[in-house]
Amino acid sequence: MIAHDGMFIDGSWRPAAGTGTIEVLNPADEQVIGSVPGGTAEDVDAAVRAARAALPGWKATEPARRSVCLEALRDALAARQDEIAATVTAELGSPVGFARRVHAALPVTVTDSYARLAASHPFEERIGNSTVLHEAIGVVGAITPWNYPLHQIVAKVAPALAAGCTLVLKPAEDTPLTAQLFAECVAAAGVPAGVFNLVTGLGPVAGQALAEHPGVDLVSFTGSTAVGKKIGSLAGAGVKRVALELGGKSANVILPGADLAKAVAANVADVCRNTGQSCDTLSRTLVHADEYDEAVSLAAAALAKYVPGDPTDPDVRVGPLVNARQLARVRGYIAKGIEEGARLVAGGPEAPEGREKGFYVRPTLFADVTPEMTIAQEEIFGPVLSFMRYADEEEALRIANGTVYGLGGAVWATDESRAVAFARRMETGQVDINGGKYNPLAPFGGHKQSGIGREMGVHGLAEYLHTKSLQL
Ligand code: TXE
Repeated sequence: MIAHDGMFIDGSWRPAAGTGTIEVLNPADEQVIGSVPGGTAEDVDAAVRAARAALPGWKATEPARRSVCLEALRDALAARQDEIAATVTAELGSPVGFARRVHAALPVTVTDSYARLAASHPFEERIGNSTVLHEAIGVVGAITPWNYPLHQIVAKVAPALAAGCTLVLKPAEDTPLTAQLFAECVAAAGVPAGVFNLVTGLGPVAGQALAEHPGVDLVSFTGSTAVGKKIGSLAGAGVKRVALELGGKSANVILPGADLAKAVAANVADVCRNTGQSCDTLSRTLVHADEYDEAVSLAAAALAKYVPGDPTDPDVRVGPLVNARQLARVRGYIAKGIEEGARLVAGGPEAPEGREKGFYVRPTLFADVTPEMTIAQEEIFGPVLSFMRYADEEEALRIANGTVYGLGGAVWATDESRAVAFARRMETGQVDINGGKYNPLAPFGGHKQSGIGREMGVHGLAEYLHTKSLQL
């Protein structure tokens, strides 16, 4: 496993300004697997200067040439997929099968989509007598979380490079090794020096310094709503553009008559995906009162098949949570659910059998959850599913829309048009109809306190562009 002891700035690995380090733990056995430097405001400043110096050249580079660089980056990522999957498994605890299929493979698809967009996007348009230019916004400060360590980076870097922006990345302190591997891929792809820079470090130190830096034009942040609000205020104070991809409390709405077994099985798989650590996890299941008991039994049976285990075992589907803090947090929510009167059907706050070492949690199912309960309102970020009942569609809609969040969602119905009609009334960024099918070009992002801005496809590209009108 690689672990550089410097920062990737201006095309090479340089010593950090300070002497602090951050240890990286394997959440499956709590062993230290590496350490990276803890960046300071000085490192951030050096990285922002490098990004500013590289900006004029990269912004002026023909989009077709930027596309070629992105193709090279895609190929560099594709060539190291096994190593990427192993690194994500080691520092996040993601089951290796999921790490290969999603953590390592999705960034290749996304980088490829931006290589194509860079080549085909109309960066100029005519509106009446005006020529409107869509130009790179400038230097981007990207701050990313640990839950999809590489995807969250690529979801920002690929569109930024396509747009002609330069960047400084501050990745999450739990998963910096994947970020260092990404920097190696950037170097291997021949992206010009200074276009992409990496500063590892703590959020309140390096992250905050990046968000505040006057040389940054756009802060693109993915993480908790609490930190997102801080970043938004800092950006407001500096009149910077900001993109925030925050938490969620997404609802899975099963309309009467839908294929209950299929809808419940998909929901259970979803809440166990990445051990429940996805911002769009379908953590609330809404079922009509007449079908409720059957749905709960189906869910209990389905959940029993998700046994937490060693993430390096290709047959394991649920690994540990990322760190001790998240474990305490998820267990706290489970305890809170019991305390507030939800019915514990499966799981619970204790460690899973034989998994006392490592940050393991039991996949948990609650029934009889009511909308005002804490577990129905707050993001848990673990494999914890809350079943709620509704009497009619209006009540289902009220419950679905009744949180501060609005990120993901799902609707199941025998009649697709009925599901679509319901989805249109949901206050959220995206909805899967009858299971949906992932589309890497569809915009992804939040409504309400789930965020500002979109990632993926042409809408993701637009975040990194500003317009200039020339009146002729
Ligand atoms: O996130 P933080 P945490 C949610 C999820 C989870 C909770 C806490 O509910 O349980 O957040 O996770 C950087 N200035 N999500 O504490 O702290 C930090 O270093 C600048 C949802 O790990 O928000 C990291 O790089 N940066 C989510 C990034 O912010 C700061 C993904 C995210 O960390 C900073 C992760 C500061 N003051 C957690 N403080 C999603 N939307 O997918 C921290 N950071």
